[in-house]
Amino acid sequence: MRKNFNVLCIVFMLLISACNAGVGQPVVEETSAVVNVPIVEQVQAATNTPAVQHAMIPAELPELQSGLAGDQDSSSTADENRAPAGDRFTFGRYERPFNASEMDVYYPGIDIQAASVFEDDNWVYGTIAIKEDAASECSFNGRYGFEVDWNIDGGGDLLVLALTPSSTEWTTANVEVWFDENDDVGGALKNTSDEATSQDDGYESQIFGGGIGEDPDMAWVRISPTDSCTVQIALKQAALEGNMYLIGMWAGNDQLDPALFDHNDGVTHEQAGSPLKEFEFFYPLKEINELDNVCRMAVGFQPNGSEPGVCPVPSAPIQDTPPPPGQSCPPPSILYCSPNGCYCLSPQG
Ligand SMILES: [Ca+2]
Ligand SMILES: [Ca+2]
Ligand SMILES: [Ca+2]
Ligand SMILES: [Ca+2]
Repeated sequence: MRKNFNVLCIVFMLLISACNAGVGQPVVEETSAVVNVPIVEQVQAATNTPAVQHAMIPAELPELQSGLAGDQDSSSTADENRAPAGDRFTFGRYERPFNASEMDVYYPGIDIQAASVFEDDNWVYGTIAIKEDAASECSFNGRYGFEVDWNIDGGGDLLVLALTPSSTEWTTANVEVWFDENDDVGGALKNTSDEATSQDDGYESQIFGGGIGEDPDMAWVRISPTDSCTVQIALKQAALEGNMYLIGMWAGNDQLDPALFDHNDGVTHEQAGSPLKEFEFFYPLKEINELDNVCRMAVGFQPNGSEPGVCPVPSAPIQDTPPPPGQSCPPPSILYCSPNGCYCLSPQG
């Protein structure tokens, strides 16, 4: 509570200083990369519209990704009120783009199809591709983001969240960055469910919100200008500790809440439910629902597959064959790409 109060105070002081600084001439935010040239972004506020001065705005993503991970397409089994695979509550892997209980509402807008990570000198970019709806359109009507685990212990350290992104131009509006200052995300057993449900406070410290924070340029979002089903989220490299980390993408509705991490420590498997009918003791979804995530990709180092939560790593010699160019993998195998190439791999567990 004290922290929340402090954060509120900081936000309030920043609002006041922004007003006093006289930066009240809103200018439409530009998408081109303009480094060190102040640009003013109008920020929605309840009582007034103070403006945020930006010095750095992300530009185009690099051509080559640092990692890519496919994810299950739950539309394939939605009419059977179940997910096809890819959900292991115990290991913090979710494939739950459905409502609780009946599981008769499927949410294509939070069903991750693939995720990738890119890096340049200034930014790390996480991208999330979702499923198109019945009208063949993609609607980002949920929450989207990524977790960064920079000491590679399985417990997330930073969470970036973008709420209902709608613009193809980079914006900080509705983008939040949360920090786990007291390092309790993951509980006693990092990356797996704790034996007893814990009272962890998850990501309790908000360090950025809509351009307000110590660094007004810390995090941005846009819908890809060339792919209306992909959202791109940029985080300043300076917000990270070190240049080796695990990054994992998320999509969800209300359950994608900073305070609920790790979801599998706050409730039991019985309470959470399962989207898989083969887990008959746990099916259907209960308290943990309308949520999807992807295995974590390694950035800045070559993973050996033992890192907590990491995506499958092809064993050597590689027996899984890469898909033909331009083709995806036959279900239930999933496409994974690392600096060693792209492969169709059976989902883990
Ligand atoms: Ca998933
Ligand atoms: Ca999915
Ligand atoms: Ca845990
Ligand atoms: Ca915490």
